[in-house]
Amino acid sequence: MREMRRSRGLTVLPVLMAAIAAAVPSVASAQSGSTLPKIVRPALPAGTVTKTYKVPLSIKPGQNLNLYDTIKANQRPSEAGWIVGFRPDLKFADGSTPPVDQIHLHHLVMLLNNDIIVASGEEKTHITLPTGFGNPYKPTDRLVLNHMIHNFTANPEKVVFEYTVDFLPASAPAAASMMGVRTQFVDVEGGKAYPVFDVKRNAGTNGRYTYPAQAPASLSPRNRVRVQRDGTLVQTAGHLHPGGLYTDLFVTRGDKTVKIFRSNAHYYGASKLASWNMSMGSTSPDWRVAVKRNDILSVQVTYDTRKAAWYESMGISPVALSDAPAGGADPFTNLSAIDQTEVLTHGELKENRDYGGRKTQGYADARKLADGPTLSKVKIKDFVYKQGDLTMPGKKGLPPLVAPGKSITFVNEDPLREIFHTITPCKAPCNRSSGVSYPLADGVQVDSGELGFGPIGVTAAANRATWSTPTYLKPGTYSYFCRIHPDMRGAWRVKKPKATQR
Ligand SMILES: [Cu+2]
Repeated sequence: MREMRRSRGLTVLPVLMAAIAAAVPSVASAQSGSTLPKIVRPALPAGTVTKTYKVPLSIKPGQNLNLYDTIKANQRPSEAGWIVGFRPDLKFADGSTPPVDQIHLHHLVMLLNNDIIVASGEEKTHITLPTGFGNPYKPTDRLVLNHMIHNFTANPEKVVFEYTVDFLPASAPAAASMMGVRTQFVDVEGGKAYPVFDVKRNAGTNGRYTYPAQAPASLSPRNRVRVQRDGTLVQTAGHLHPGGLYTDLFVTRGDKTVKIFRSNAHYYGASKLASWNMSMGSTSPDWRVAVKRNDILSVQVTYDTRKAAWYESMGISPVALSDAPAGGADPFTNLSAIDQTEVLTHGELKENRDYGGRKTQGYADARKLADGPTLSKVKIKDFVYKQGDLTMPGKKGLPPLVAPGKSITFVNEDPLREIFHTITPCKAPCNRSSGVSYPLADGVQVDSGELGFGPIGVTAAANRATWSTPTYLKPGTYSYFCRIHPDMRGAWRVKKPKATQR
């Protein structure tokens, strides 16, 4: 395979990945060791119609951009009514589902008149509101899809965002008794259009890091949202990224704070903690929490930090909130009346099963390679690290040398507004196949950020084209990968010059 990549260059990436995907053995579908919550779907009101809408999207090679698209009239319900269920999906144009290690739905958010009605990611949590609740909808409402679809490959791709809506037309008799909800976004990085933070390896205590509780005190908490008027919370489910364990939703009134729901990440299969192969726990259909004006909703998220660092992580707990009197219990006087049972909205998704980490001939073990040239600069172009790329034959593939106390500067020379690359150390030799949980950021704990440019706060771009290795590194061979294009692997070497060599 190494030969193939060498001769055809980077366009072969998807071929390689498809070959790997085809070789994946079927993975046991049950979560080993513990019992999963039940899958529960609330009953749909009489007269509800279910329809799937398709939004074609073109994505560029290697894209990892946070974009907004207005939903057109033929891509949404054409009459007034109530959205009571919502199931997001991503397909290729031929209707097949892209494996998550090729095309990855980083996140999608559907905005109805600037209010979020659903926020999801690769775990594709389904929304079915408790029976009797719905999002009021008019065809004249502004409907916008915010999506970040990550193309791991070097090919342009056509994909289709498919969303299935359970819709109760306003003309149906059941519509007369519907109670409206709006979704309150409660997020650990609230107020940011790209709400992410980094989880460092071994951060926190006993291998668990809770954000923002354990964040440096200088970070101002952005995870708090004030309730605007008295109402009832009727549903929530967490969203987090691989490595995440759970989100906790709290309500604060005066000087009292209580936890009203924990949404656990339920990982499937063998590769726990490190993959998108999970379902998030949702509230059960009878969960109701009475809130008052000026209560504060807040969310915290906990990640496992023993295995790796988790860059650009999320922690979100969108809450469906109704102004209608809906029988919620007061969490401060009657917490035990609030049902804490977790339910799932769907089971395992087969597109999330390719963990990677299998033996492959595609990459060199840089520790066994001879020294490359001493360099102060390494360019990244056409998805290749120009010196020390583990897929490159001959001299170009040898790890560039740097003396202790000196740096190598990496420079992204691909189109800086479209193709972002990282230098993310992974434990040597870092030469196995790519998948949803390989490689991991388990090498020396530094990271370049995403080298590229974009609007501040809205994209993942670091708004730099360069990154320099730290000067404190001890002699050794450092392997790394690109978090955006994990098939990109490389190494550099810190080498003490022998006195006799000069
Ligand atoms: Cu890259």
